[in-house]
Amino acid sequence: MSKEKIKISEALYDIMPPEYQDMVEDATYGNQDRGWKDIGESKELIEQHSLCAGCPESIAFRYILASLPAPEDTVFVGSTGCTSLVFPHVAVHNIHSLFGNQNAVASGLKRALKIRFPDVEKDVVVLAGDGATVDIGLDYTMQSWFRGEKFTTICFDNELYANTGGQESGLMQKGFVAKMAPVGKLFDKVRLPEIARESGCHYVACMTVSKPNRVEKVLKNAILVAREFGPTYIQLYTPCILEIGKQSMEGLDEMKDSEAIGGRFVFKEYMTDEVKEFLKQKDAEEKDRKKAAKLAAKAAATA
Ligand SMILES: Cc1ncc(C[n+]2csc(CCOP(=O)(O)OP(=O)(O)O)c2C)c(N)n1
Ligand code: SF4
Ligand SMILES: [Mg+2]
Repeated sequence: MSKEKIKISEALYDIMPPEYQDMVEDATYGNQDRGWKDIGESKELIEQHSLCAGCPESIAFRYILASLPAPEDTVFVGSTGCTSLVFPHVAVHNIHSLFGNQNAVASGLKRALKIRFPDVEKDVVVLAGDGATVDIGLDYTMQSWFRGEKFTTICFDNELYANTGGQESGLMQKGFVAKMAPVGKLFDKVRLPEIARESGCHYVACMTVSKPNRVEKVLKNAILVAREFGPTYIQLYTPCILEIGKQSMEGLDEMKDSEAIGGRFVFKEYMTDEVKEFLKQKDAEEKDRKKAAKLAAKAAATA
């Protein structure tokens, strides 16, 4: 990893906006230890967003962007919905696909990047709402898993079509009444994490974003596993506070309650045995790297 890719040419430095200069100077690009704790320190993430005040999707975005293992070599593929309102503000490459097509676009992109940059690991990450992932894009989502495409799919599950005013989605819970779905959902929430597992995903996690450490770990796992093995899937409950009638400060409590024991979004993680071994190995390597870095810093301080 390096900052080389976001360096400003000396000749152009003066005319670049101060925000861009700050981003280049303070970016955590190239820092192996980057993570959610960098939020507030670095300008490379999202400075502003155009979601509703307090929308859990905004904090989910921040944690994810802060935790990418290699942001300069990552391309997001988004889809229409509230999530797509954030992409214009982020300093990571991204593509806006036609609603529902995101996993098909990501498949082509990942393969093309592999051919174009055979010696660089380019991470492709799909990030879309439940309507895009589960309803209108379900075929593309599943076909990419069947084919074993090597990228991560993240679904921001707010249990409805928020951006178009609150229509029913397959991930909506049974009985829920939304503004544009007055009859109430007639069947249970589709179990996409289970479908992902059965469709060939090597790593699957389902949770809220109330615990940033966990979001960071899961995202890193999913991306590392996608590089080596094949498709990975993360489903994050990011409730639409507007639709469930919560205030801007109440989204976090809603997520915490839902992730508590007995809640609807208790943390679930699935991985194959091969992946379990692989992640164990990666964790051990990471521990050794950090230990060596600590010793080197100590030695330098006493020299
Ligand atoms: C091809 C196409 N079909 C339908 C739409 C209309 N549309 C825009 S956003 C959206 C729903 C998005 O829901 P979801 O994916 O759950 O994202 P959210 O807004 O809830 O984050 C729909 C149906 C569209 N823009 N393009
Ligand atoms: S409509 Fe709902 S999901 Fe969309 S930005 Fe507002 S609170 Fe968030
Ligand atoms: Mg939605």
